[in-house]
Amino acid sequence: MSDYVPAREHRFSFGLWTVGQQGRDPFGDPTRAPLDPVDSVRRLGQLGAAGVSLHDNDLVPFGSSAHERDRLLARFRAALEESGMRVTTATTNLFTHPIFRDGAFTSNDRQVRRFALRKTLDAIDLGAELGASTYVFWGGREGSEVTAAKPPVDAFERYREALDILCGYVREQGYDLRLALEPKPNEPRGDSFVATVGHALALIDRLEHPELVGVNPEVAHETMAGLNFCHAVALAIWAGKLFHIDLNSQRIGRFDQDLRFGQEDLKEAFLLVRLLESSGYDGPRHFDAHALRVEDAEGVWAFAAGCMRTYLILAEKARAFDADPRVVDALATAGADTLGLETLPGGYSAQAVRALREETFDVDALAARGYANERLDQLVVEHLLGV
Ligand code: GLT
Ligand code: MN
Ligand code: MN
Repeated sequence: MSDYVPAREHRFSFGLWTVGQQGRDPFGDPTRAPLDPVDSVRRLGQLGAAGVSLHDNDLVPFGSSAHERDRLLARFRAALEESGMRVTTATTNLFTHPIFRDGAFTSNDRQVRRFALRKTLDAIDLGAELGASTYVFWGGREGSEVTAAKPPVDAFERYREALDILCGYVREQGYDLRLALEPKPNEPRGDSFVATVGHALALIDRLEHPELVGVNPEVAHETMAGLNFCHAVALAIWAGKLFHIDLNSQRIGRFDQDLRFGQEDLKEAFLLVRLLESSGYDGPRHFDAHALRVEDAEGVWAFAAGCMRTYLILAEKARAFDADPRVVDALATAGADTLGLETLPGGYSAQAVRALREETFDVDALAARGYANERLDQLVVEHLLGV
């Protein structure tokens, strides 16, 4: 590949809210006009994306009548069909309306929790109707600023309760839909309950139908917490739980920047694409990012095209990296190819442990071994620099 032209088979998708982001920030009003979802679908389709994702209210404004919902849905479906696009993923907006100021599934107010459940049931119907195969849960307001105000053990229990109910509904309706939890350490709440991929996996483990639920890690979110995103994604892959992914760019120690893929963290983006492309992950390459506030309407499409083009360039770089004999040699010297070997083949047995106790280790030689990480990382840098 040399022209890096996105096509359907690359499975790129964008949230309607990403290209539709109007440049509003906590200090400033919007700098761009609202986008009609129908136009977003058309334009993304022309750029080579395969699909879109949406919140219920990205398509059907909060409080719309059933008649209005059907009208909006019909014209949206027509646009999808016309542009050969699909809805890959759906989710619920449980964070914008002031009713959710104290949370949705974990609001202290039971009536708010019940309202959040009902809103999500309706949004799941909408997602299923549009053919989405993944349903995302980003608990934007599921957290607190005042730890004492919201007993955290109860909050986790309410989270579990909500997810179990929603899984029950999806099963009973026979929807071909898997759920994906999206962690974030903070923002908009002071502290979120499901803060990292590890938190999400622990919660999933306690569910009645854990097989239905996975994770949707986001570059910006783990990076905000100062964590290694590749490790978070690898944990999800290892656990069989990488159901979806939110791609963007982020600098550590900042608010959620949601920058164009690769903008600030090229090396991490390269290593992520290398991991994803070799992992067998076959879900959407979903961009959850937005154009900079300084951009006008056209800048949004430059942003979207840039996300996909950078991904394709990095995928090619990853293939070239792994095919480079110097890299193969450096990986072998680092021992990367032997981490896949079982340490004690067959696992525990009294005999294996006895044999281990009888083994002689050349501790001095093992302690003196170098792992040549400098050489390997220099090769990463040189591949990225195109040298
Ligand atoms: C919101 C958030 C994202 C989530 C979206 C899904 S909405 O923009 O910042 O990370 O993925 O609810
Ligand atoms: Mn984000
Ligand atoms: Mn996201």
